[in-house]
Amino acid sequence: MNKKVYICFSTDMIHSGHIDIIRKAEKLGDLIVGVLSDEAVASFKRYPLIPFEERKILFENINGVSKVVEQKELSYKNILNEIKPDIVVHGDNWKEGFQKPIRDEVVEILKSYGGELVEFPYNKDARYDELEKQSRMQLGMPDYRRGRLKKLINMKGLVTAIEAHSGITGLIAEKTTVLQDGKTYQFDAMWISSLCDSTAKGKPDIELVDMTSRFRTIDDIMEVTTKPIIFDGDTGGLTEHFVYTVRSLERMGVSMVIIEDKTGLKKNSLFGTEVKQTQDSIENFCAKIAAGKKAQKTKDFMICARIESLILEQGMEDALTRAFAFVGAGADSIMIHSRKKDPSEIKEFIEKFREIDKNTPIVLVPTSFNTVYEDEWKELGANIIIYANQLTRTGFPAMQDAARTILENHRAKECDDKCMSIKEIITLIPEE
Ligand code: SPV
Ligand code: MG
Repeated sequence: MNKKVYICFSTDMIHSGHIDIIRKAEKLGDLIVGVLSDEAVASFKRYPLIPFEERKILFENINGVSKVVEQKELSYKNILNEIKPDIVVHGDNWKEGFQKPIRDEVVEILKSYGGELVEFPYNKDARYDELEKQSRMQLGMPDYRRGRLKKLINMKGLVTAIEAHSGITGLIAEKTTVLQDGKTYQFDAMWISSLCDSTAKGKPDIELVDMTSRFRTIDDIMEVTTKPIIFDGDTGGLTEHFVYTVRSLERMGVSMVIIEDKTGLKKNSLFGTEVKQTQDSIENFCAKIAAGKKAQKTKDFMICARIESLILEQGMEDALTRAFAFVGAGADSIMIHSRKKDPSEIKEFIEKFREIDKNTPIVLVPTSFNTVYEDEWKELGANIIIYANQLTRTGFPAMQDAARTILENHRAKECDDKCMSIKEIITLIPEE
């Protein structure tokens, strides 16, 4: 009987390098190709330009491939236990770097039942890097980027976003990856916070930084990233102005704007009732949402209605009434906010909202109520978790500390250990 040979691909561009390794693998026995799920590809590499179903068909039609199966996770554990191949084939590029733990696990499992790992030299052709660069560039283009937030929500149920307010924070949001229990984790999207965009400019968060400047921030981030963008649109301003904002954001490739149901001089929600803030009427805010929806040109762009009733202590009933009214006016998603540490009121809101509306995505910004894990939010029925200000709140104290250290020592040496190496900075910034 022929040996069972297994190889897994994450690629959405089949090139001669892949064919080459397939040719070598098929010589070892009956070749089963694993195609990595969209979710797994997105989590460790980038969003696949070609969806799983199509990638599966591509591999099914390559000579020498006897069967194609889905590998759901980056870890080989489940698939190996299921099909128990005699041989696993891989390029030798995973001996080091972030894929090493995945390889170690494969070696361990193969050992447990007498399987074998065959590694072929990895084909480092500059043309393949160029293809990958082209794909990434496409993902960053407005038409590709805009619709991806919706796709990710449908694919994963719950997506996460982290704040970015500059090119470099955008790169951190884009590139930070953690490998844990055979899975890779990345943020799915970026949040352009009014608080952090204002703070970076040394200005208060009162809609003082104008739209032209906010758009400039978006552009800086878009230039160096590919992930979808959620824009903090504050109150959305006058309805007559909001329609223009929607069109501009949509044209730029932003996926969603969140506007909050406040009026007059907006202050940051985390002040709560310590400062005077006025909630908009349901009627006015519904009209603003409806006008925005009418103004947009694509199906992809989302307008999220943010409800400030709990922040302004207007009660759960008011929050729910508003949520249903805003969805009725056309809001694609809703955000419920709270400044309490205790997550109970947010949980209660989600439960009551989901009793009636099963589908409209719910967005949360758990800055104060930060003890709940993402899995629990997902279980409760939330869809987008935004880490709204942590990069800003960790970055600036580090800078203050460095400045103080230099002043205290009258030289920079003592500061050295606190600094990222120049080499690390260079590798963070991609070169064209
Ligand atoms: C922001 O990040 O600017 C927000 C979220 O609007 S919050 O600061 O919690 O109001
Ligand atoms: Mg804000």
